[in-house]
Amino acid sequence: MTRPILWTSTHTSGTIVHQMAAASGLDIDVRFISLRQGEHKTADYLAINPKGEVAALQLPGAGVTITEIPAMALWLAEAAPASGLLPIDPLGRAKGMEWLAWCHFRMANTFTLAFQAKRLTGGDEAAAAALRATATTRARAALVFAEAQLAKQSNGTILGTTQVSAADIFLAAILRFAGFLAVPTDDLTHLTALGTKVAAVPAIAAAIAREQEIG
Ligand SMILES: N[C@@H](CCC(=O)N[C@@H](CS)C(=O)NCC(=O)O)C(=O)O
Repeated sequence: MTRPILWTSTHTSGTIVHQMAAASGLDIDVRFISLRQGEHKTADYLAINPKGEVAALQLPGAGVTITEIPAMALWLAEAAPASGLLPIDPLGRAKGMEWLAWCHFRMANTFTLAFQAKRLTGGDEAAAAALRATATTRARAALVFAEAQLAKQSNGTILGTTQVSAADIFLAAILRFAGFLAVPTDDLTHLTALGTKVAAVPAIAAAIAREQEIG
């Protein structure tokens, strides 16, 4: 193994890292595994990522694998400083990490609650419906907050950078998640424009097309 391997699965949170890896311009071997077929629970995969989740960034050399989206984003940004995944200046970098952490926490404490409601309530459909409703309200509130912050920034990006950053990629994904929950987003014009901007970055467009092709 001479180059990093990104283990991911199409149309999952791994898509976020796939897009960040594409935006980095680094030579990364992107490998898709099927969660439906349980490929993330095989002994071979668990040896790479004992959490049994995607995404995972397996580095060549020392047998190290990085997991968790903000950590993978940081590694990619460090390895590809000109990519703009994170600003170079310490303050900009900290703000970039702040937004990555915000998106990551929202993913766990809002969107996952809706996506996995039945699993989280042990199969209780009434409780799951209540959880989904709460999560949907929380999702809308999170998006309204992000919209207001984005409106204050220049360049239509969450850090005010000219390049699309890892935080922008994560925020655009949060907006897509909201679409799956049928959260109204028509009035969120800055976020919608950000989603369009992110998807138009040629390397990210290619990553999106690749996932659509695989299915
Ligand atoms: N905190 C992790 C979340 C990873 C995660 O939950 N991945 C999901 C796909 S969206 C997964 O692999 N699920 C498989 C399972 O839990 O069995 C991250 O930041 O990457």
